[in-house]
Amino acid sequence: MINVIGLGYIGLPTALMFAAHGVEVVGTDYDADLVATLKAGRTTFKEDGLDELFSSAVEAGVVFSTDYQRTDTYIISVPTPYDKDSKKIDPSYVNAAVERVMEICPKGATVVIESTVSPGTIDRFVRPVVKDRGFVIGEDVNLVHAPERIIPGNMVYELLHNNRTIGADDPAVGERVKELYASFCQGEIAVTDIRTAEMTKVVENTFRDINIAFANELAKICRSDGMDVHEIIRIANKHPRVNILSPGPGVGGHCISVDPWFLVGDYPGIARLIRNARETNDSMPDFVLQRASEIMEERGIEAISKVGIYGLAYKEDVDDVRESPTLQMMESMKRHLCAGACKVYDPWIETDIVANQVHSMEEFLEGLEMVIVMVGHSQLKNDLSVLDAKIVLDTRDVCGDGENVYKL
Ligand code: SAJ
Repeated sequence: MINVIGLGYIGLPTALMFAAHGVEVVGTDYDADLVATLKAGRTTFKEDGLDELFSSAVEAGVVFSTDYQRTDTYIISVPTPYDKDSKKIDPSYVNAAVERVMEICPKGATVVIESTVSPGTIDRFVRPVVKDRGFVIGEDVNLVHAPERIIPGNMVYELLHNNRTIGADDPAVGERVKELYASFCQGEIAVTDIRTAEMTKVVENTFRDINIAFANELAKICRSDGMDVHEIIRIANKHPRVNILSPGPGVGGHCISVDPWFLVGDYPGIARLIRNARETNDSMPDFVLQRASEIMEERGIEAISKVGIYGLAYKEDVDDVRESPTLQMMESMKRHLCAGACKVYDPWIETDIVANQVHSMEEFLEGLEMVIVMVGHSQLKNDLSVLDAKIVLDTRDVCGDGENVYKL
């Protein structure tokens, strides 16, 4: 039996995947409402294939609980918030989970940390928690880091098919955990040490952040000289060794916009490219605002209330708003005292998150002259004609061309 601790975006699909592949699973979360929802047969977020996976796991006997279980393998997928000022990780949820496990686990249990942690976190914070309880690592308990790699929007597919990394002190323990994950994972599973696994995970997200920053910087360069960045990237990408990503309104989500800061925080004198990339991506919401005001001026739109914002999620076809570029842009607008003036709509976000948020496209478009498209959800891409009568600032290059469509 395994006990998966934390049933959020990573823990839930992971618990379900193990269960659906014949592993006996108890999924634990301290949030009683979340556990009640799962017990009532409903998933807690939208993701392709998640409901089907949920049904298979329930059929296979997955159990949800607010209590930790005594078992020999724990998988910890709790949040790892970071402090925006110090750029350091807050390991308190991981530590609390490990402490709780120590209270009940049998001798020799294996604790697998899936949560993303900054390189060195397990040495600096987790090992002391274990040692303080009088446990000998490697005898009383084994520590493993198996960072998740799945992309929101395609999680179920990627959980099955992505390659994985397992970091363990003892290669034999690493091999055992590899075998466990191989119950469902069809990708290659590399076994290494914990520090390397921590670093590798953060490096992967930093690689993507830097590449997005390059696209965003190109967008700014091209805008300054009236060139079409999208056309340039399309053509450049025909080169066999060029693969430029897409410029956009900024980088959101709890991963790519966060993890590179760990490297900047730990290696401030060295991680200069990484810091620059982060700052470039963080500057994009303001760049969108500036672009919107240029267009308003060009088109004679005087009232900000005539401009609406489409998209609150951090990217297309997800219901996650963490670090979303729209929220960052609205923070900026607050400083200009106009945040509440624009209507905001996102078909994926049902709860009210910001002022002036509406819940249907009709209500959103009513009375607007201009729409800033912050997210290219499929609902919009499948019916672009709804924007026909509007001036559009298309930050995602999803609205086609036309005299009323402006790009970054
Ligand atoms: N974005 C762009 N241009 C692009 C690609 C993305 O502006 O060309 C933006 C997105 O709109 C979004 C942000 O970047 O705001 C991040 O989106 P994403 O789809 O690139 O990545 P995430 O954050 O959803 O998931 C990433 C993935 N990491 C990598 O691809 C290296 C995923 O595999 C990780 O598991 C996940 O982070 C994580 O949890 O760490």
